[in-house]
Amino acid sequence: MKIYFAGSIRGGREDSVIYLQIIDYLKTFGEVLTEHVSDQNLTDLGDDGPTDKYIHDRDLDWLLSADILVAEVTTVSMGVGYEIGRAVESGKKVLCLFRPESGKNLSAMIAGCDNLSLVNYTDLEEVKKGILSFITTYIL
Ligand code: 6IA
Repeated sequence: MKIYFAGSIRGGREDSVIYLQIIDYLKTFGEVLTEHVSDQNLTDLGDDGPTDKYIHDRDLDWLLSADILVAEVTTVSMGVGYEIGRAVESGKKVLCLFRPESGKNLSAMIAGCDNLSLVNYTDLEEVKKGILSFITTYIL
């Protein structure tokens, strides 16, 4: 199974350790196409790709080739929102993971979308449970 993981880059890198933990778990189910999202050396400049057009076109190809999209949506990111929209539009199964304890308010465009699954979590164990249940329901 090919998994596209989405997490904030230019939107802010404060959750990058969580991305790393989520990706580690996702790798037990298949190939994660976007491991760079958890790169601890990557700053919110997100500027070590050749050009923005290159990054956009490459990532969209990966997204459209993926079986599922898993997005951590706590840190607000324009790119993650865009990826979720493109994935929903192309009929992909989408799982969004959100930490209410962060004190942030999730966008109504994600919280109110019937065509995706949303899991609110407080710790990694809840993330793992949510991912397992999503994959068992939609993929296995
Ligand atoms: O608006 P944001 O930058 O927060 O958007 C983040 C999302 O867009 C992630 O889920 C990525 O899939 C995608 N994205 C944005 N910037 C990059 C990027 N920059 N590389 C890969 N995906 C990106 C260059 C750094 C990379 C070569 C290590």
